[in-house]
Amino acid sequence: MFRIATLALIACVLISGCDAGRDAAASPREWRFALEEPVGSVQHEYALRFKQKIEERTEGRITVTVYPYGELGTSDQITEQLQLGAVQFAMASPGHLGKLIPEIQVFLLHFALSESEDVNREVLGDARVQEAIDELYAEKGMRFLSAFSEGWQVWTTRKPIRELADFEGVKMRVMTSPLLLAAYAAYGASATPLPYSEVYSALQLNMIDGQVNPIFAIQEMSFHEVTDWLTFPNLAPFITTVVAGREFFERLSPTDRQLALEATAELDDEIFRVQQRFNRDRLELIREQRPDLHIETLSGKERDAFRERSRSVAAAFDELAGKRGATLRQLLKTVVHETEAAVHEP
Ligand code: 6CS
Repeated sequence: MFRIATLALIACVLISGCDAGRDAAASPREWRFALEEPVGSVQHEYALRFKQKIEERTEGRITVTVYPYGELGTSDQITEQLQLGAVQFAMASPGHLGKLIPEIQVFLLHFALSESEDVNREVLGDARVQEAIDELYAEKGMRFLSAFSEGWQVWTTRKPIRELADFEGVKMRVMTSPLLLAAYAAYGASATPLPYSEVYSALQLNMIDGQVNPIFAIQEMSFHEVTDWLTFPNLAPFITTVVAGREFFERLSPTDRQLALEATAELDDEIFRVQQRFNRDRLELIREQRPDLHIETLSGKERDAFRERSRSVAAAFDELAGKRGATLRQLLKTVVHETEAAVHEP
């Protein structure tokens, strides 16, 4: 189904009568925005707000068509479609994008960001960090627009996981970026990469024993229905990025480019509050839907064991992502420290 949708979109770009076709490239009336998450998700809310801002401000001159997950394909296929010009905007999460851009996996490293969501919001908005990301994205035909957190990543598993030994023999589903395999392998799990759409059935069929995602995603994908333990390890938030096709973006009129930049800049703050609300409310929903689900949080001491083990993963990152990756990791560390220090200043 995904392949057919992709081919249809590409065909649409190649024929001149289509909105996304050659004539429209300089000033298209339709901006297609592809998501890695379904209707009702954080990414969907982001795209709806983006659509509203653009359509209102252009008084309908531009229409934004939102494609929730499932309509155009997996995350990898969405990225391909963006690169081909079949969609103009997309979400691109490092958890999948790391295969194409190894350096972006810095956002998958555990303990790389702050424990404070406010600090992380500022770090992701830092001009130095954003420029470094855009330089990497430019090489792959993408224009970086924004990065935001969708909330802390939470484990749902068949059995309790509190220490490294608990991961032994556990088939843990991760997104498809290689660093995630290294991370969960370092913890002793058998890491299994799968597209998002396959996780529920893999859990149901006992092909995997657990997965990791923010609370809102766990609830809307019903992962809590097919696992018995939900654990907050607080190792890393889920980071995603908003991207545009580079050629498309550069060919926009200055006014339209500015409109897109303004909308995404405004959304940085809005989506921060949205994800907090979604994650809070959906946790309540999970409690109602599964009163027997065990909900746990790792203690500081328990987290320290994972922190210690994750040091080897940072070394694996440097190998996977090379010199530029190591530079980005160092930049991120510096910006996190600076921002934490600024926040704690009296
Ligand atoms: O786990 C995944 O694959 C997905 N999780 C979220 C929260 N968003 C998109 C991503 O593909």
